[in-house]
Amino acid sequence: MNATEQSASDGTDFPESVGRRLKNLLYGPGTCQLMGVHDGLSARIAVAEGFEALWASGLCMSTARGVRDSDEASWTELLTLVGTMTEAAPGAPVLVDGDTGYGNFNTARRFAARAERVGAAGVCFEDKVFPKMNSFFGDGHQLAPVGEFAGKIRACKETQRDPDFVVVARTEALISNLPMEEALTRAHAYVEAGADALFIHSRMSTPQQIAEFMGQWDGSAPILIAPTTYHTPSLDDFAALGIAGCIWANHSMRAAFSAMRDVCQQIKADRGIFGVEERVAPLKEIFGLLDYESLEKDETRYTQAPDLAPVQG
Ligand code: SPV
Ligand code: MG
Repeated sequence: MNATEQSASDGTDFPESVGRRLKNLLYGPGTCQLMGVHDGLSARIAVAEGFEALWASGLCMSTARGVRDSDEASWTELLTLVGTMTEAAPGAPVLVDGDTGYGNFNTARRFAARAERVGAAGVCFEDKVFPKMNSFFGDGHQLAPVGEFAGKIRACKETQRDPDFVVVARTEALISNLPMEEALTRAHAYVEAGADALFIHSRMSTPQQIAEFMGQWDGSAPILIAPTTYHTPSLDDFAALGIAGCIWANHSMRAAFSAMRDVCQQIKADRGIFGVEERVAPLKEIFGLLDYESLEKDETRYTQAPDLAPVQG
């Protein structure tokens, strides 16, 4: 990484902040992919595998903390985790799942400001009421009044420091079984309030609702989706619908969940680790990803170099 990339990663320096990078992806041609992550390691793995942007998933961060995705983790805890991502994967645009904004316009804008300060590229708020419940659990998800949620979005847009910091509005109208017209009305109100992009969420097993929404959307803002339940279409299928960004929201965490469970089961059953060695990542691979080698070089440079020029001043 060069110095420009390094300084741009905190979202405050130009020529290109992480906010700008995310905006370019959302407003550019095609459909970008945001990989769901939950900590520094998952962020680093996603970037190493070529993902251009990251989704700091509320579900996954909560799960990694061992708590439920119902605002049980505090927002400062979650933003500390986001800081581990921006530090581990500098320069990668991170869109932070800010749930409902943890209260009113004021807590939402405080959340957004802190997210920007820890190096995020943007935040996404959803129009449910606090405390929210994960969209795939239970029924009766209650929505905030349109005007109240639009005010949250506006407050965040008027607080951001980097003009390219991205504020995404997410409507849960379809999750709440409200008609398509309600989803469209809300989407328009949020874009009017300044949202840079709109996240339309559906929990159907097919992309039918999303296709219907896109058929009526006027294109006034780019559209993001998280096709967790309608998981059969490819990125190209979503591109054909005009989707700007696909969030693969929780697959890294779910893969880790199964792998951790399976290895625990096997070691317990075998009363030894002989059966799992082939299935776990070699330490060498972990050392490689986290660049232990450069630390070794620095060790030599800083501890065994008596000829280093004295520091001035
Ligand atoms: C998350 O990843 O926390 C989301 C997306 O909000 S979902 O869980 O699919 O609702
Ligand atoms: Mg969430």
